[in-house]
Amino acid sequence: MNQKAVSVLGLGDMGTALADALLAAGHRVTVWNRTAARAEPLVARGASRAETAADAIVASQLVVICLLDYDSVGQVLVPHTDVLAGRTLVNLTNGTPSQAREMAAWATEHGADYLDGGIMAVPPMIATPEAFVLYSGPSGTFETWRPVLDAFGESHHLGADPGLAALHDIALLNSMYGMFGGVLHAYALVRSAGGSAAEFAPMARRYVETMGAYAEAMAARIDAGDYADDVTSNLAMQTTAYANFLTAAEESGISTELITPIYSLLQRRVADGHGHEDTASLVELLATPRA
Ligand code: FVH
Repeated sequence: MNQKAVSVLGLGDMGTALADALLAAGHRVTVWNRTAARAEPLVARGASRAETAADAIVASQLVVICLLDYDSVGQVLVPHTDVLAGRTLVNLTNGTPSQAREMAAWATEHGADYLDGGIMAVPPMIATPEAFVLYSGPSGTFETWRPVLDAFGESHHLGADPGLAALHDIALLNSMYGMFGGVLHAYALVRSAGGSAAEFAPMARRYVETMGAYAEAMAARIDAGDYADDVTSNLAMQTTAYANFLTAAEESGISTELITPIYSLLQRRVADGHGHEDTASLVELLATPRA
């Protein structure tokens, strides 16, 4: 693969992992971080340190940005609009779809190509088969830089709308936090009876992985708007059982904060006459699909 010059702005845990992946792939990497000392380990591994963000932008046609949030991206880039023309900015900072769209418009105004991205991995997973990264923005820009971006993990281009990567990133993170919330509640319950989280963990993982496979069947029901056919676990039954979850938590002295929202949805859906339907039908309480 052709060696490319790539700059990385932001050397937190994730930016450092990204810069390391680029070095491992043989690219010429220039790094910059607000706290300059964080660049030192990367310099020892072969990166060049830029004194300023502007120097880093000038050093490479491809500039990867991975900062805390969009406010910090603005603080870093806005003073350097004069050096952006002709560069491709790949912003892997977490943000909202509207922030991504605004940043894309701003970059275009200043003559830069722009891809927004969402990293679906934690730093130790970068450059391993488990990592994947979502991108959105012009497909030509993505295809040009894909061979370099593939160093981070499997690259997925979601479309020209720059907000799509952030939207899907947040959707996937919501799935993860829902799962973590359930598992944390389960650990609290087990611990309240003197059990060990570590002993319970293999069973939790097995059950979560097995039930995770239901995501696709659920999606098919949601896309078809059909929640009543072939139902094996109807909502009325689930609502009755769920009341026991709340009672068990209260009796065990553990917080119900993580589990009450689902109970509210179940109760509302059953009260609305949908007790014979499948779990997937709860989505109707959350959103009206765009026409
Ligand atoms: N780490 C993770 O698990 C997740 C995985 C998925 C993607 N996220 C997002 O990646 C962005 C960066 O996350 P990070 O893990 O690198 O975060 P930190 O280690 O806390 O580093 C933050 C960097 O941002 C710099 N920074 C913060 N504020 C400013 C500012 N006003 N001006 C310039 N730089 C700023 C900070 O610099 P310093 O404190 O070292 O000087 C770090 O370089 C993030 O969007 C995640 O949501 C990570």
